[in-house]
Amino acid sequence: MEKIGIVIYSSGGNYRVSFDSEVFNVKPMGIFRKNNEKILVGDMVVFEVNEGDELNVITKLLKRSNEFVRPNISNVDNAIITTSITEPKLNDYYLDKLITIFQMKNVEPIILFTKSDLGISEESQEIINEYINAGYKVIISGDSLSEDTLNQLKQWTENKLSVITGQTGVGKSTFINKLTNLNLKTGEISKALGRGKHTTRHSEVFELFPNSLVIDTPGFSSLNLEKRDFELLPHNFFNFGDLFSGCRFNDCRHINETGCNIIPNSSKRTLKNYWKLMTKSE
Ligand SMILES: Nc1nc2c(ncn2[C@@H]2O[C@H](COP(=O)(O)OP(=O)(O)OP(=O)(O)O)[C@@H](O)[C@H]2O)c(=O)[nH]1
Ligand SMILES: [Mg+2]
Ligand SMILES: [Zn+2]
Repeated sequence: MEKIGIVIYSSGGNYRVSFDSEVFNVKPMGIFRKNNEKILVGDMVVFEVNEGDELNVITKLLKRSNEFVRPNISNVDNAIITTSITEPKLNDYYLDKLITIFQMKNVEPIILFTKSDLGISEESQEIINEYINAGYKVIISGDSLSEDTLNQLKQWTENKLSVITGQTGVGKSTFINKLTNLNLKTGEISKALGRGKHTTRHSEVFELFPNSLVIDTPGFSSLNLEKRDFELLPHNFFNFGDLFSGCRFNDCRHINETGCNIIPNSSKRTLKNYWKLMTKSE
């Protein structure tokens, strides 16, 4: 019998596909290897379920909506971009960079601020408000999550594949543990930061809520802007796309152009991060 499912695990040529909350061990048909076509975690595939001892076989790969290299995953709908408010210090440049890159890949950002229980400075609160006011989906997490926040997250991730990402030690695995009984390994932050290594080493797909899949990643080591992305950056950075219609020129770079709608409507902090990202590339 043929089914369509999502690949939730891949290691050493072994694959698992989930269909209707049931997990199947599968193997790609020989033709995939012949064509040098790799099956990725996140892929939607057609597979043949066999009776008895015979292995279930992936017969067809459906078109991907997007694809990432490290980790090698596909079809990502949401990126839960995790930033701690303190320890490590709120890194808004990194956050703006990830928001921009994911928006370019048609992935919806959900911004998760962690460690609110350690206190929120006025400066941090101002930064957080800026993301909320720009219309982003924002979750604030500390000791506990409010019922409203939980429902919001459920709604945002339902029937979607979300990936959780952010720098080491910000509390990605801790957050997943809070919502599930997965008990993922978490790190001592001082050690983790000292070594610059992630506690989480592999990409794995978990059920965050019923019908909501999440991939805990060791972060994206290859999330960088490519050359052609820089041409699109003036439109895609943070919320610049929403403000862009008021720009005087089609090719405005929002640096010192008279009549630019973005410079007067953006905070100094945002513009600084934008310029930093723009000039890193050149
Ligand atoms: N006070 C406080 N500590 C937290 C919170 N979230 C995480 N931590 C602590 O921060 C440290 C790092 O948490 P992890 O969940 O391992 O971080 P991670 O983002 O998964 O890190 P990597 O797997 O290395 O990428 C642990 O000591 C956690 O206990 C929080 O909301 N409040
Ligand atoms: Mg982790
Ligand atoms: Zn402009």
